[in-house]
Formats: sequence, structure tokens, C-alpha cells
Amino acid sequence: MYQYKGFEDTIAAIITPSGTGGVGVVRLSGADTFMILQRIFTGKNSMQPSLWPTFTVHHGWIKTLKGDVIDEVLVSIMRAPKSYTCEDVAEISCHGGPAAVRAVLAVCLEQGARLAHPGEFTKRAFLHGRIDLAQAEAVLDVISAKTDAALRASERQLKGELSIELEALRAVLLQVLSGIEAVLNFPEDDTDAGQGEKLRLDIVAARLRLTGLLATAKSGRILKEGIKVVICGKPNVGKSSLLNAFLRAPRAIVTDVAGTTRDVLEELANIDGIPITLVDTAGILVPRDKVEEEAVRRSRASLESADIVLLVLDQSLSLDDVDRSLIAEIKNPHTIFVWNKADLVAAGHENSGRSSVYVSAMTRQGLDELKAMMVQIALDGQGFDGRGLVINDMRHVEALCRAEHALARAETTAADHQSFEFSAEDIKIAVNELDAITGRNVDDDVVEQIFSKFCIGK
Ligand SMILES: Nc1nc2c(ncn2[C@@H]2O[C@H](COP(=O)(O)OP(=O)(O)OP(=O)(O)O)[C@@H](O)[C@H]2O)c(=O)[nH]1
Ligand SMILES: [Mg+2]
Repeated sequence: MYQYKGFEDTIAAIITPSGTGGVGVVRLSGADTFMILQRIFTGKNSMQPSLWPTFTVHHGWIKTLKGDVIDEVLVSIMRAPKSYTCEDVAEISCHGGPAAVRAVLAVCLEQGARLAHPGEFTKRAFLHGRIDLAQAEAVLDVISAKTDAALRASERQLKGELSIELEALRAVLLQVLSGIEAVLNFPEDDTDAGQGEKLRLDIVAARLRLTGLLATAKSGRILKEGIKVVICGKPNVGKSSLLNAFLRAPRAIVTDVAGTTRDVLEELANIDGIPITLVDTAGILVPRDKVEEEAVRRSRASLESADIVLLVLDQSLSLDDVDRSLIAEIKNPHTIFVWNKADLVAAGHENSGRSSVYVSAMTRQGLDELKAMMVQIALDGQGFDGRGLVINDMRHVEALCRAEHALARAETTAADHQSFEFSAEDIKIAVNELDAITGRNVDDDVVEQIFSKFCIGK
């Protein structure tokens, strides 16, 4: 079990982003919180910080040891154990300039606090048992969620929905283990052999629950990490216009001059809850000078890392050799042919092709179909409504896979009527994997690795 040696320290850190803002906050957590406040805070009324009741806010000044005022502040108090870390916590809200927050932090450190390590506040919440490891990881996901849907999925994990499901599964597996023990110890009781079959079916049911969780991993990963969509084509077909249409903002320069875009331009868009990095590239052409040569090189380099390619073609003109050679060049299986400038074509097209879509970046016609195709490809055709529990962490996916395999083995040995002892061993492996996710039983270095991904102050 994880051993933590830092509880005796009172830790402090700036918990708001660096830079200028209305308010900056320094957080203190640990047994000396009130002793430190006592030394650095002067309030309007004479009540000592050590007597302040929990969940109260106090107006006053933070001062240096010599008594010089650093800043006017509000201090919020959360006493142990009902605080983020389960320890005594104070949050000092000062003015949001970098100098003020740094000076407030410095005086806390001078008075005996230690600078918190990355994620140490959350780590203390985990080690005091207020949240489990999966919830601690969700804190990081909540902070870095790029869309509402990703935020909702992480909030669900933070609330403990994944932990509840895993604990329920664990309880089922422990029950199966004690059933196996009974069968092994008192085989004569299993007169109709029904107990053995019941245990096997319980293992199957538990395994199917794991399979169900793992089925959400693809959308979970996409929600968390997003995908990269590269817009390419020859010059002037409307690539930058398409980017602007997605963003509903004139982000890229659009002109009727072929070769307007020179640099690769990346913008994040939220499409049906999926964070999509849209990449506008320079038109691919036979370069006439060094600048065009570099621009085309960068366009091609972007294509290599694309999850989806939008190959834009101008449907008001007939295909030429440049279009044809581009079509032949792009090998990404997730390529959508985007026939742009539909507004210039009298007849109009049905948007029925499997990987073709007819759009107008100018009138936005066909854009919804294009978005739907992108989402369909991103999620491999699996819908997601953004409401259910999703697995979004590779560590969880790997542990769940190992647990699923262990249960599949347990199922096979049980079906073969081999000794249940083998099944029991595999079920114990599965339980250990679930415990590694929630942190009931996890290696020290895994815990260290998880919290090292946090920023200082969380
Ligand atoms: N009628 C019509 N014109 C469009 C449409 N999309 C783009 N255009 C026009 O086509 C021209 C080129 O548009 P851009 O978006 O700059 O094309 P691009 O593919 O980014 O061009 P480069 O950056 O030079 O490679 C501009 O004059 C646009 O107004 C469309 O859907 N309909
Ligand atoms: Mg352009």
C-alpha cells in the first residue's frame, strides 16, 4: 500500500493561473495553517485566526514579519476534516497581479509552510480517503476538459460513478470467491452441481460488465484527447473558408489569390462535444519559389498526423491533374472528399456519397452533413450521448482489459469443470486490477506518476 511521508508538513501554493487577474489565491493546507495565519494576518476585528469557525471568510491584511503590509485580502477557512485535503485549509484571496500572490506565498513559506508538490493537495485528499484514485485522476480531467461533453464525463468520474461501479463489481467477485471456497471446502454440499454452474454464470455476468465498460473507451479517449482534422487541397478551393465556416469566425485570411495561406493554422473546435483540432494548410501545388516549397512541405507533414483528412475540391470547376494527383497521393483511409462551392453549381447534389459531401463554405450548405460524417468516423460509428459513464484513461483501460482477460480465463476453467482453484486465482487477479484503478491496492510509483501530471496548486 502507498506510503506517504509528507503529512507533517503544512503546504502552500498559488492555486490560480499565473499572470494578471482580478484575484489570485494562495492555499495553505496542514496542521500549522492557523499558526502561520496568526503570524501573517491582521484583521479588522481582534478575533485570532486560531478561533475562526470553519467555512468563514475574513477581511484583513497580510503583513511581513516587520509589519509591512503586502496586500489586502480575504481569507476563507475550511477546518479538518471537511476540506479539500481533509486537513486545515486556508485560501488567501489577494489581488491578482503576479507580484502580490508571489509575495503572499513567500511570507507563508517564510513562516514554515513548504511549497506544495504538483498535485499534492489532491494527493492528500486521496491519502486521507476523501476521494479514491480514479476520482483524483478525474480532477485532472475536469481541469483539462476541452468541451462540455468531456467536462460532463469527467465530472461523473469525479462524483465517483466509476468507483461505485468498480466497487459493485468487486463485491460480486468477492462473493464468487467465497462461493468457490465453500464448494472447495464442502464439495459434498453441492449435491446437484447447481452451485458450480451458478458461480460460473456470475463470472460471465461480471466479465460482461467489464466488456460494457471497455466498449466506452473509444469515445472516452476521443472526448479527452480529441482528434486532428486536416483540411487540404489545391489552392483557392476554399480550405480557409471552410475553416472559418466551422469556427463561425474569420480566423484565416481568405482571398481569391491562389496561395493565400502559407503557414499551417490550427484551431480547436467543439463539434458535437468532440474536441476537434482543425488544421488549415497551404494549397498543394507545384512550388514556384522557396516559400511555396516550404508551405507545401508543411502541408504534407500535417497530413501525416491527421486522424481525418478533408480533401477539398472545387465543384464549380472540372477536376484537373493537380486534383487527381492529390487524390492519388492521400492514402489516409479516413479521407472525406469535400466538394466545395455548391452555391455556384446550378443542379445541386445529393449528399449521399459514402465519403463525399457537397458543401458551400460561403452559404454553410452541407456543413452539418460534413460534421456528422466527421463525428461518425471519429467514433467509429458508435454513437455516444454524452450522458453515460465513459472510460477515458489509458491506465483504466489497460487494467480493465487485464481484469476482463482474467475473468475470461476463470470462466473457461469453470466451464471445463476443472478445479475451481484455478478460477479463484484468476478472479483474484481481476480484483487486484480493479483495486489498482480505485487505488485500494496500487504501487507507489503509479501514484507518484499520476500526481506528477498535475500542476502545482491542484
Ligand atoms: N462561391 C463560393 N466561393 C467560395 C466558397 N468558398 C471559398 N470561396 C472563395 O474562393 C476563394 C478562395 O478561398 P480560400 O478559402 O482563400 O481558399 P483556400 O483553399 O484557402 O486557398 P489557398 O489558401 O490559396 O490555398 C475566395 O475568393 C473565397 O471567397 C464557396 O463555398 N462558394
Ligand atoms: Mg487558404
